[in-house]
Amino acid sequence: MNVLLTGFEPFDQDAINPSWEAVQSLDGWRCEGAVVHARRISCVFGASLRELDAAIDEVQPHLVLCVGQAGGRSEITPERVAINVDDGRICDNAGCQPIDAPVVPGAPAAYFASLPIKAMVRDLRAAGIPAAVSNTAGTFVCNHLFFGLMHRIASRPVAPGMRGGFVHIPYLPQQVTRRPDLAGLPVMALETVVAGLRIAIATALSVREDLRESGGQLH
Ligand code: PCA
Repeated sequence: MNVLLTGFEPFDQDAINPSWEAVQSLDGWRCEGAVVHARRISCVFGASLRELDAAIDEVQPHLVLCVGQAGGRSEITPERVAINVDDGRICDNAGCQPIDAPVVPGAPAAYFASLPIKAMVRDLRAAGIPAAVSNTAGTFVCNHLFFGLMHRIASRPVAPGMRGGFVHIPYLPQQVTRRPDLAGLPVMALETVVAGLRIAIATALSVREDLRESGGQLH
């Protein structure tokens, strides 16, 4: 069984992206009888989905976990829902800034992740790693990739029972110390992020029915 694990290239003003820094170190890792295949994805609307599709065709994964940077968050956050909209507050790495465009024209308004996000949060916290369910992946390239993934699984799975989802992670310490405009923002050490991704993957592979436990927010 194969797991496809993706991280993003750097974007905006950053020289590194913690998602790729963490994801690349898990390439070849064996977990619960599965092998993890790490791939780097461009931070570009459109191209990122073509790269993901090609990686899925190549790896034939039963589980896909996409990872992205959420600068300013303090926790590892499994995402609950992908929405069918691109609305860039900044340009992607190809200089494009779509506004209120569908990710996939004619597709549903949203898809839920098909991962046990509550159990993932429980297991991360039990290991001492800050984690929470997130109810929005934003409207930039991360949500775009997450929506494209869930649409691919809904319309063209590599196998019945193929599952997927998205996890956002905080800045690494060295990103914040290099940029005065990021001073004071929360960070997470790379080894903690990697340990957290191992737990997220192990839980996603082993838990089929999610916990019934609140992960909601008032606003
Ligand atoms: N984070 C961005 C895109 C790439 C990444 O790592 C986002 O949250 O949309």
